[in-house]
Amino acid sequence: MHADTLGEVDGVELILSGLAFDGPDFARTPLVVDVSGAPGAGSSTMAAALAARFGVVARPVGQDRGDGPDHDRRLDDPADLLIRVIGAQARACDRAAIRAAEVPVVVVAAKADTRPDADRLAANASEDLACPVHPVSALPAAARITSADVDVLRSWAAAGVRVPESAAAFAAAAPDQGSAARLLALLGRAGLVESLAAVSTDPDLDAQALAVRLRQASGLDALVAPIAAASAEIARGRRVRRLSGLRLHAARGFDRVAVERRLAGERVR
Ligand SMILES: Nc1nc2c(ncn2[C@@H]2O[C@H](COP(=O)(O)OP(=O)(O)OP(=O)(O)O)[C@@H](O)[C@H]2O)c(=O)[nH]1
Ligand SMILES: [Mg+2]
Repeated sequence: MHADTLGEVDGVELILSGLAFDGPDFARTPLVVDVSGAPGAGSSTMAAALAARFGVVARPVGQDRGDGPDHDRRLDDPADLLIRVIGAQARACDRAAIRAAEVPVVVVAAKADTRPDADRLAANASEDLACPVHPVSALPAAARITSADVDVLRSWAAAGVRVPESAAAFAAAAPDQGSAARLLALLGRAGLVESLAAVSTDPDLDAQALAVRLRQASGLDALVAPIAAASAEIARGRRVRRLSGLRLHAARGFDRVAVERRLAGERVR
């Protein structure tokens, strides 16, 4: 995990170790990110990877909010940022979600590892949406790999096990079907191929080093730059929401004098 400071914006510091906001009013509140996408686009996996990698609060937000554990967005706890997860190309629902967002949006083309032409597709989507689109392989990026997994991978590499195109063919060909299914679900096919190659070429590679290698290849860390670039807008959004909360408080008559004195000392930049 990094501990880099990404810079101070309006007295609010954005720190990469947990992309936390630091400042007089925020008391190191972590960044709150909503992650939305069409059903099955990969929002939950992306949210898990963002939380695991950066320590942010990442909430998968479904198309239809309010049903099920994935859809528990608290409307009184607004997000700082929206990560919009698209697939091979942008769809009408993606355009609508980006247009409707009230917070900065970073667009991510998920499951990049499943598309050999992921970079080209993301570039096309970027042109289409007129905003940057970042290809990310969230599944292998945040996979929790154990030393037992590395032992299995090493034994397969030594036995010359190859990963066929189809998962079913692999399950049939693998020496241990349980491990084959588990590692495929953990890493995805491309992540598995990459991991087998990595343990074959580096006899000292341990689970942690393998995880770092997969993460570095995943595109996840490339999201830091656009998030940092949005930090001034994020800070401003927090300030606006806080002030409107204070105004509401004053309008309702609670601590009116104290709140109005506080409002007089504040301004929205
Ligand atoms: N290979 C690969 N598979 C992925 C990746 N991200 C997600 N998946 C797989 O795609 C499937 C759907 O992923 P989810 O993250 O559950 O997608 P979702 O958009 O939250 O789906 P719903 O909540 O059901 O709408 C799962 O089987 C994931 O393991 C990725 O980066 N690479
Ligand atoms: Mg989901």
